[in-house]
Amino acid sequence: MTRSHRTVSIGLAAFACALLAGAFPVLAEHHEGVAAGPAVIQVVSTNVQGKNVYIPSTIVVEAGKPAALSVFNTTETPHGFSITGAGIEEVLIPGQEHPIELPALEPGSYPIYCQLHPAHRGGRLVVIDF
Ligand SMILES: [Cu+2]
Repeated sequence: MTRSHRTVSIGLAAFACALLAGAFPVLAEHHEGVAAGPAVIQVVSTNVQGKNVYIPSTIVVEAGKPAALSVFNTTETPHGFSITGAGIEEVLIPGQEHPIELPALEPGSYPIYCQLHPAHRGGRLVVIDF
């Protein structure tokens, strides 16, 4: 390794350290924000190239704590939003925001599906102990 290569490597290491030092406070702040209160989890029921889908299709919440969803239907037809085992069965009117309160749940994996269209691609609610 020549002297100039070494200088470049040290420079990159210092740059990486500066990036990490900058990133960690952001992560810590984000974590505190999550712990401080229930953020509303935003979901859309939408159509991607002819397929009805939920985005995100996997929702993760903490076990034993209620959580708040807000589901928006971007399409021009009503869609369903049901979560087996959580007592959720909503009809999503087009162009409207639908607040949905999730109850405190046991850890597990709960299917999310559209009760109106069997072909609507489903999702999953994952409830875990953090
Ligand atoms: Cu649907």
